[in-house]
Amino acid sequence: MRTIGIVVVVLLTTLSVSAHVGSPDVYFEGDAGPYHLYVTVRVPQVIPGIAEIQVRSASNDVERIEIVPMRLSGPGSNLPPTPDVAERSKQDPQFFTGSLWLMEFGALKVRVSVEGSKGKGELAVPVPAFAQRTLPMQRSLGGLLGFLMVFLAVGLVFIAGAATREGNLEPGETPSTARKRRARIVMAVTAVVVLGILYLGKAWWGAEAANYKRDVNFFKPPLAETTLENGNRLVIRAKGQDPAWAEDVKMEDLIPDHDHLMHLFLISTPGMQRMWHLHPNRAGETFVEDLPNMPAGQYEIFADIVDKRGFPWTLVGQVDLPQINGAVLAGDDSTWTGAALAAGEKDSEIAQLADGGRIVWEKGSAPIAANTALVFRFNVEDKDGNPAKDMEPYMGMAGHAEFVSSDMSVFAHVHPAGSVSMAALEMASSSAAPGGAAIEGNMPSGMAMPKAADELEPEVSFPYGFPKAGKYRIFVQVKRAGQVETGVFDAKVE
Ligand SMILES: [Cu+2]
Repeated sequence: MRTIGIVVVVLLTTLSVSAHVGSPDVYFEGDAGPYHLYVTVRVPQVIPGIAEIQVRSASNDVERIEIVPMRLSGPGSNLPPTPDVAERSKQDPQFFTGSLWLMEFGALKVRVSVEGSKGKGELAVPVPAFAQRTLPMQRSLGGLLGFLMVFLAVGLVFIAGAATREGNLEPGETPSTARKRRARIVMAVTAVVVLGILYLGKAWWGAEAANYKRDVNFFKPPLAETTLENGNRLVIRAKGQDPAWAEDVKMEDLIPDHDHLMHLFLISTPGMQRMWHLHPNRAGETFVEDLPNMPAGQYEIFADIVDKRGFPWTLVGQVDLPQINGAVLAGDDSTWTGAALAAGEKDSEIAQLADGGRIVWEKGSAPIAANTALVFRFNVEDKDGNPAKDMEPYMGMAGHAEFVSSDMSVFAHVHPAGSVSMAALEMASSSAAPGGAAIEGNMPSGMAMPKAADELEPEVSFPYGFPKAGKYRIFVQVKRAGQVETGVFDAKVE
């Protein structure tokens, strides 16, 4: 009976489908002990769901890879379930794949354990797990289940009637009028009971669906609500898309991600001819930024923050600004101005820098495909065309890249270690202490450790994959001799 109820309800409920914007898959590059790995985590569209894990080893000495999902911090982050063995490709022995069930929403990590001829190694990749949509039921399945529901419900009523009317008749005997009457009453009662079960089942299903929808909304990008004060002070307030968000993600609990609580990107639209990368300060539940000189116009807002559990959020919004006569850019703040996103089909592979130097993208000749893990390599040259010798770390890293789609539906802030949040990566790498203890102690992990200036090569690379076809602009930001330089590249993704 219970099964019937559940089956039925499936049909009676229409589930909503919400489109997701962004770049949910995780692209990562790092060392598991002596082994250099490229890891891609394809996050499922629904939770619970199956994540596809791809691991490529840079060397041919890896023999076995085990993968397991865990919480990034808090209870469970040190207690892994039994790991799965990733399958080694027969054609390509340096390539391993596996599937993992992600059972819960939130900040997770995938631990990758490697065995090979150089011994054992391990790394952990932070994975923000959230459902991007509610899956609709297939029409054919819905139709089949609906038919079964009606068939079983009606069948149950008639069986109950027949049992009462003819259940203990002698062969050849015809049911009496009294029996027939009793049968009709039993059928009516059965119908009421069946309808009641269907109704309860629908209510149960509806409650589950509503919960799920709340979770989906909770993890949508929060909105950046802005006000302009005193001519150039931009005040930003984060507004979650579910009312529970503000209770759960407190601005005072945010953790810094490569030196700043917030990385604010203002990009002019349409065309992306101007970009600012700024670092507002927190003031209570808001963030404030004294804007630099900016022309009047429409700007897209992307603001990266990381909550206390290591979950990365990007606030999104638009702001229409008047001409700003503002502060001088200082510290880690940077800006870029140039040509609009090229409408042409050809990718741009050379970016001219202000001092006469340039950044050259080693793109290769192959077209760029969506949903493909790539390593974007860039060489930095001085004004004489030689490899730059004055590269310095910019916020602790060799470079920062922002991948933005022409329609502003995709924004990814990527580093040499990949698309993961650097703060989450530090949490994932600190296997010694549960929770965020290592963060509070400010212990740098190997990955995020700033390199000394004289160690920096004049090349920088970013593992990433575009989530869908379209036109994209890539902002590549490096620091040379105390100056942040931004090289801009346009790419067509198929
Ligand atoms: Cu960055």
